[in-house]
Parts: sequence; structure tokens; C-alpha cells
Amino acid sequence: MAEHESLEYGKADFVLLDNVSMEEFMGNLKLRFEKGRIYTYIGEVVVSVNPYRAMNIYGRDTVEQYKGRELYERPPHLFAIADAAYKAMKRRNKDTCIVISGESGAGKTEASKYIMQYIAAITNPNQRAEVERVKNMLLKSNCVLEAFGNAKTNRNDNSSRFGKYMDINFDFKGDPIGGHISNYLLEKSRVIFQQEGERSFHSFYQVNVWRHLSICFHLPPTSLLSLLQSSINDNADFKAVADAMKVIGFTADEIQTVYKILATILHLGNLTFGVDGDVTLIENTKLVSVIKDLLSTKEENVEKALLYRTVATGRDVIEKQHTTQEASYGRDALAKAMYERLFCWIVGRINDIIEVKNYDARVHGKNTVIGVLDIYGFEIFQNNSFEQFCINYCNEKLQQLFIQLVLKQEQEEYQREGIPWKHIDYFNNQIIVDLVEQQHKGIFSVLDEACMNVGKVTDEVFLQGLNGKLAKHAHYTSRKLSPTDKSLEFDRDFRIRHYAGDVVYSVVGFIDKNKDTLFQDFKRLLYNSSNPVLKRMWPEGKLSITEVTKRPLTAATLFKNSMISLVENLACKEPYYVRCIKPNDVKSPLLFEQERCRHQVEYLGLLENVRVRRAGFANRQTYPRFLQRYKMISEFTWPNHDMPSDKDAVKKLLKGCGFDHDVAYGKTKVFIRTPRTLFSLEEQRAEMVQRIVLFLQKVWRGTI
Ligand code: AD9
Ligand code: MG
Repeated sequence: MAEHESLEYGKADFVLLDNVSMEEFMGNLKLRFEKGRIYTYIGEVVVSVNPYRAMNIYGRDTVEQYKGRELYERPPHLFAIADAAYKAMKRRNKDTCIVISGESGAGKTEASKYIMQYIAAITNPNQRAEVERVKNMLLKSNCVLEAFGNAKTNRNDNSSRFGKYMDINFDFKGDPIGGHISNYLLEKSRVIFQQEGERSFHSFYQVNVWRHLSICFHLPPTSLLSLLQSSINDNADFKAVADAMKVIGFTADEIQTVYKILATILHLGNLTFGVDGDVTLIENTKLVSVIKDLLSTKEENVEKALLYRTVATGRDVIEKQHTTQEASYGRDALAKAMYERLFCWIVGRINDIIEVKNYDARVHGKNTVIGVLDIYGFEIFQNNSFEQFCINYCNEKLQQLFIQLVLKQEQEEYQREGIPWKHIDYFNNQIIVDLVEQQHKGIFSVLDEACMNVGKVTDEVFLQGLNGKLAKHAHYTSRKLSPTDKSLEFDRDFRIRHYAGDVVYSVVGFIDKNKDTLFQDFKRLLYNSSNPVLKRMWPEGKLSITEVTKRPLTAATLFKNSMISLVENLACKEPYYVRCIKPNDVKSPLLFEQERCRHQVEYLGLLENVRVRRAGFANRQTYPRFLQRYKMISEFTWPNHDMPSDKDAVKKLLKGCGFDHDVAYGKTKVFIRTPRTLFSLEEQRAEMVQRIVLFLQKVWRGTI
């Protein structure tokens, strides 16, 4: 394998290490990183280390080197894994997915973009216009989603603040014909608050937007906008984003509405409330006038929605005045909700446009899918809140899927098939997944229960609920339960021992963020806008207060449900993995922080992955299927065999080819240890098929 890579660059596949120890693993990873080899395999898993510099390895020439090649023919690369997923999809009609994981700043989003670029580059050799259009839209959608969904954090200047799963659909020729994006929990709290050194979403800063917004929509300089901590300094031009939106098919009205929503949010941030006697009022009324223009509504409607709340008491509907505190709460909720809705609407519009149309499976055969998952990575901040809790739970789910698919299933299959096997131990994080999501006892359930209570439920009450239910859990601690633990604040913090490390969460804001209340008055305000684009974003504003009966699902429940369905969706596809590692915290291309990397290798379970892989087999097929594909390469099996069973026939075939030493015979399947054997079988098959075709042609022509 990989003879083209000399040992100077270390081992291209960790499976080839002399000893599978942490020391050797780290030695190899470091050596390769320092030599500019950022990718290394564990079998078919790509381990990637963020180079933090531009690498000249993604161009057209590199694409050509990987196109149609087998994994082991070329140095490890994302392109090889993309090609493997593509081949599996095309040759075997399989739905596949590429799951990219790793902590914040490890390089997931960049990897997902290179993978999509590669797929775009190798498809549509005939340059069909419709396919080109689809490809272009798929690529352009990234640019738009990043502008609205990414932000600078203390971990990553371009951090994804939403989860993204993109399906690309292919026709029977293997060309992209459409796609679908699922987005997960946007961190909308960022709109109104950013931690020290962080920023709001890129969209607010992009220079051209800024020019446009400030001139048309009366925005003051950024230093006077309380929602934006830093000034406008993005060189990235929003023109690229606006162009991308145009190419995708957003109308001019739609793009204009997007700008107006951004401006409204910024103005809302500057809006303050005061009191006059017992009347709550808006202090800067000029802003209300600007906002009403932006929202195409009446001034009094804006004012009323901000200052009053319609409540139903029995049959009566009354208007209850907000206190200044309630009014500020409502204003912030409105700003957050408008941004989140805008984001979901953008995703929805992209989906409308890129969804597969005019494809008749009865005529063209099944349309197959490659899914690419790029989701926020594991996060430990100075101050961790509900958002980090959800993000880290999501990473637990993905780690569990990896365990299920790569470690557990693999071992179980060997046992089931009666292949001699020494069990390999690994940490199974199911216990942490349960801690979060289990019915009745899990943290989400306790949180939902607290939110259901009528009356004023505080975050502290929620924490008490957790302490009561989870006192004995090995992965949960709070100060109440461990009084000597001074790293936790008494009625504020709890700690989870995650698979990737310990995280202390502050319960402050959990209840509120989970309830995620937006007063119906705001929904009605936006629905009643005379701007049709805005109106369409808020269909539920149609309902009056007496018609709103159902309690909406909480943020935690929605997120949990979306994670469960994501995992189900991934689990029924053939998975390919990219495991990203962040080499240092200072974005340096030179620094390989040994301890930091070792920790990631450990929690990603990479060493266990190598062990399972090394002891395992690259390929397995049932006996009948194996024969169906390879029977022509042996005189014992072609055209039919006369052995007592297919298993015997496969044995005879493989012995005849000299591969007996590299395979194991299970109860129903043959297991092939190295990919080389498989390639060799494929080559022989291709040669025989060629010969048979030639022979048949001669027969038809009557020359035999
Ligand atoms: V987060 O969970 O969304 O906060 P990611 O997505 O894992 O995170 P991202 O892909 O955004 O990280 O990478 C962070 C930065 O590392 C990028 O902005 C690049 O500056 C840098 N990076 C990552 N991968 C590469 C690469 N293959 N080549 C060059 C890279 N630079
Ligand atoms: Mg990202």
C-alpha cells in the first residue's frame, strides 16, 4: 500500500504502525503534520490536522489524480474519501454520507467545502446545462449560509453557529440533479449578546451591506450600535453574497427584505424603554418610525407590540402593559426571532430552488444521495450556556453513531459470523447521551418539566431538579452534590463529564432559552406587514391570541428530535468519516501542541479505531454475492459450480487465486483482510469480462 509515499513522511495509514500505542500514533501524526502531510488514514477514515495555511493540494490537477482511483492508490486526501463515497453511490447504488467531526476550529467546514468542490469537479462530463446550474447553486449556497450562519468566536474566526446537513441527489448517470439542506439550531442569542472578543453573525458586518443599510435605513456608525461590539472591518464583500443569492434565484424584493430585516434588528438593539408615572414608554421614538418603514407597517402597531401584550383571560381579551423589563425582554426576543426566522427562511428558499424536480424514478431508476454533515464542533468556553449544552450533546450523538457504526457493529459482526476475534475495549458514551436525552430522567426532560410549571420558575429551581434526579450519575456533578468542589458555583453551575472533556454549564438562561417565547403580538405585527416577503415568513401571526391554544415544543425538545432524526438518517446510509484535529489554539501553521492533540486523539477514539481496523477486514460479502461478481475468474465456478455450497465454491476460488491467506470464512460471508486482495480480484474480473465480451462478439459476427 501507498508505496509512493516514502517513509520520510511517516505512515500514510495508522493501521501500518509497528505498534498501536499512543506514542507511535502521536509520533506519526506530528511527523506528517510537520512535513505538510495533513491527511492520514485509518482504513477508510481520514484523520485531518488543520494546517492553518493555504495548501496547494486542492486544485484541478489534484482532482485529476484522485478521480476514479481506489483509496490506496494515492496519498491520503479528502478527495479520496469523496471519491470512495461517490463510487459506492454510483457503482453499488448506495446512499452514502460523509460525517465530518472534530472540535471548534478543527477544519470541518473547510473540509466539507473541499468535498463538495471535488464532487462538482468530477461530475457532469458532458456539461449538461441543467446539471451545471444545479452544481453552481449547491456551491453558491455555502457562501450565503456562511454569511448568515457563521461568526467569529474565540475559538474560530469563521465558526459555524448552526449545524448543516446537505444531501446531494444524483441521477442514474451519477450527475447532481438537486439537493436538500437541513439546518440545526442556530445560536440566535448571539444577535443580542456576544462574549468578549467575539462578534455577531458575519452578515451584519459585510461592507456592502453596511453601506446599503446605513444609507437607506438610517443606521448610525457602528460605535453607536449596541448590538455590534466591533466595527465594520470585513473585507469580505457582501457583493459576493448578494450575487450568490441572485444566482440561486432570490428575487430583488427578497434580497431587499433581507437587508431590511438586518437593519430592523440593529435598530431594535438601540431601542430603550423608560417610565412616566406608571406608563412604560419608548425613549427614542424616532427609531420606531424608522422600524415601521422597514417593516412596512404602521407606527402605532410597532409601538403597541413593543409595549403591550394581549392576553386571554377566560373569554376576555385584554391588553396588558409591559414593565420596562418585560418590554426589553420582548424586544430582544423579537430581534433574535427575526434573525432566526430569516435564516430558516433563507434555507427554505434555497431548498425550494435546489430540490429535485422532474425526475421520474420509474424511468430513470433510483436517485441516489451523498449526504455531507458539517456541524458545530465540541465547545468549551469560559462561560457555557444552553447553546454549548446543545452543541455538545449533538457531538455526543455523533460520537455514539461513530461507535455504533465503526467500533461496535464491526466487532459484533465478527462474533456473529464466528470469526475468531479478540474484543477491543472502548469508552461507550451512550451513558452521556442518556444523561441528556432519556425520557423522564434526562436533563432535557427535567428542563422541560421545569418549563411546564406555571408561575415563576427560575433557573435555580431547574438546577435543584437536576440535583434531585441525577445525584448518583457518574457524569454529573454540582456544588450541592460535591460541596468541596469550589470550581462550581452553588446555585448556578453543573458539570458534565463529556466524552471530550469536562464542561461546566451555567444554568442562567436555560429556562428562558428553552421556552423560547415570542409574544404572539410580534408574530401578528410581522404577519400584518404589507411587505409580502416578510408576511410569508410569519404565517403563524395569522392567529389571534384566543386561537393560540397549543403550547409550542420547547427548544430542547425540538433539538433533541432533530438530532434523533439526523442520526437515523445517517445510520441508514453507508458512512465515510473525516475526523478533524486542531493542532493549537493560536491558529499557527507551525505549532503542533502535543498534549492538545493527544487529548483529541484520545476522545475521538482513534486508537481504538486503529485497533479494530487492524484486527478487522477491509471488505465482506455474502457468498452468493461474491460468486455473482467473481465467478468468471475461476474455472471451478464459471459458469456454475458443482460444490455442495456457495461457501465451498468461494473457498476453492480464492485458494486457486492464492488469496486464501488473506481471507476468513464466516457463516454467511467471506471477509477479505486487505484492500489489495479486493483490487486484485477486481482487476482479474475486469480482464475476464473483457475476454468474454470479445469472445461473444466473435460468436455474433460468426468468426468462431
Ligand atoms: V466550528 O465547529 O464551525 O467553530 P470548524 O468548522 O471545524 O469549526 P473551520 O473549517 O471553520 O473549522 O476551520 C477554521 C479555520 O482553519 C479556517 O477558517 C481556516 O483558516 C483554517 N483551515 C481549516 N482547514 C483548512 C485547510 N484544509 N487548509 C487551510 C484551513 N486552512
Ligand atoms: Mg464550521
